[in-house]
Amino acid sequence: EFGNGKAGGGGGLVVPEIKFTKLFINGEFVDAVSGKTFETRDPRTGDVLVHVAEADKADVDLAVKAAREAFEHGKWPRMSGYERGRAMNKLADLVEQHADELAALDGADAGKLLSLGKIIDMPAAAQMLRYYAGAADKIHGESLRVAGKYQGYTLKEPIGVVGVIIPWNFPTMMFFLKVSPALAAGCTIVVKPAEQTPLSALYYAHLAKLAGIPDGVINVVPGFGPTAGAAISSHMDVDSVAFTGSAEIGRTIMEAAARSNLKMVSLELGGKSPMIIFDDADVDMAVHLSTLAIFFNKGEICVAGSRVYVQEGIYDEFVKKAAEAAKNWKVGDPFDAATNMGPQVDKVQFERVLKYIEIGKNEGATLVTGGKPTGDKGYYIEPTIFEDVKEDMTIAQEEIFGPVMSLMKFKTVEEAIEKANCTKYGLAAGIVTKSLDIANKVSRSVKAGTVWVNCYFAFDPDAPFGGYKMSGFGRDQGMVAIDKYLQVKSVITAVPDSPW
Ligand code: TXE
Repeated sequence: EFGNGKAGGGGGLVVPEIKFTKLFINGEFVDAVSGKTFETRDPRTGDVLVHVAEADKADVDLAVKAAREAFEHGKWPRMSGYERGRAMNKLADLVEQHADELAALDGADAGKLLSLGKIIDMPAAAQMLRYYAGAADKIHGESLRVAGKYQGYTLKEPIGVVGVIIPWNFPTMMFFLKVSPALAAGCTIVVKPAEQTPLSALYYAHLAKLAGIPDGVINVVPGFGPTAGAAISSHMDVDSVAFTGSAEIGRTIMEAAARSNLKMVSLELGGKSPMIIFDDADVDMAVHLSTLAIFFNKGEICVAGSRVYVQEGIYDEFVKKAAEAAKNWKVGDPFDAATNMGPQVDKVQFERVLKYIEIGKNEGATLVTGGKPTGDKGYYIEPTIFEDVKEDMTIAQEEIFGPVMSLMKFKTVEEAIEKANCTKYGLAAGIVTKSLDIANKVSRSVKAGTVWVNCYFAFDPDAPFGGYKMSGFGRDQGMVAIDKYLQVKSVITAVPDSPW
């Protein structure tokens, strides 16, 4: 339906038509100042999908200039929250109307399942926009109790020009997680999508224009991290940068912010989230949740349940059933409705995951199932499970970002808590138990920004999302996320004739 037959690997693959490949600055699609382009590849084949204009510092400067102009003199920060919300709702409608085409773009660019893109990513993006559209006319300050003959109140003002730097694993959700609250707050925005997945972000820029969002409010500058990304994080005229990606680059971005204009930073970084399964759990449900937690989106998800702790009473049964479940995860073309798991996003990630599998074997973990690439081309890897994993092994500590589960056994609740907390990360945790007391105790003890009890990946725009420890700081989602895009100003007025 979407194929134009111009790109991709052939061999019966559906390749979407790609309409937007230039930078989007001040409401126009433009070439890069340098005239350079870069390749984005189809992970199903490794072939070039299309060439996209490559932003560098000069382009980021132009985008920031447009965003600054739109912020200081444009309508967007000055219109009522209600009017901003109406434009955002219109954008949400357009995302839904183009859901099939957008899911296909993310499918070919990121190897994501077309079927889930249509029913999860795109509707969730629209929902995120509508959640914050509804918030746009409810942003207000407080009246203050100021001692003496004064009165005081706070004003909440948009923070200004926001830089958004996002990864490739959820190209659509990442875009709207940051852009929606920033729009509601009245900010103007420069987005750098990941170099692996620039296509849907450019499409959203086009839709934003159709929705009536003024020129300069959303700018999209695809390019590489050390050039375009660094130009944003070190820019003297960007007021805040919202980042999702690796802990290593999170650190680089904070350093760049510190060395430039001390812009505000929020970071959503990696994870090594534990899934803790107690003896009283329904084993089939536990197997379902924990395989979903690690194999969904091919393990390319920051909250992947990559460490699975199973209490000793049900451990053997769990391992047997989890191995069967893993074998039943169908790996293949993400455009095929029967597929459960597509290819890793690119060659770098594919090789990185395989390297971790080798390290796991070398460090003495036992491979239960999987462990190999699959298919004759593209970046496909078998759903993989290791057991006999020890806390100090590399595969129990480092984020693999692939379909690799590390299984460990525990005896007591206290031991489970201690082991669950034994990484530098703290993004999410899963608990499977019928005991309310265990669920409550572990929920309160685990150092993680999100805890899922008898469920996993239960996201909602109203549930704040972010990390403890080296998983970062600041929250996406929820009303609290709007604060990242706001300044709070205290206004104190003398009241000389105050009667009290
Ligand atoms: O991430 P990077 P990569 C983890 C995951 C994965 C690993 C590496 O473990 O295997 O990170 O992935 C931009 N200044 N996560 O290399 O480099 C880059 O262009 C400014 C977890 O893809 O952090 C992209 O837009 N920006 C994660 C974004 O940062 C820079 C999602 C993320 O890329 C930059 C992705 C620089 N110097 C990876 N260098 C999650 N938390 O969900 C790169 N970038």
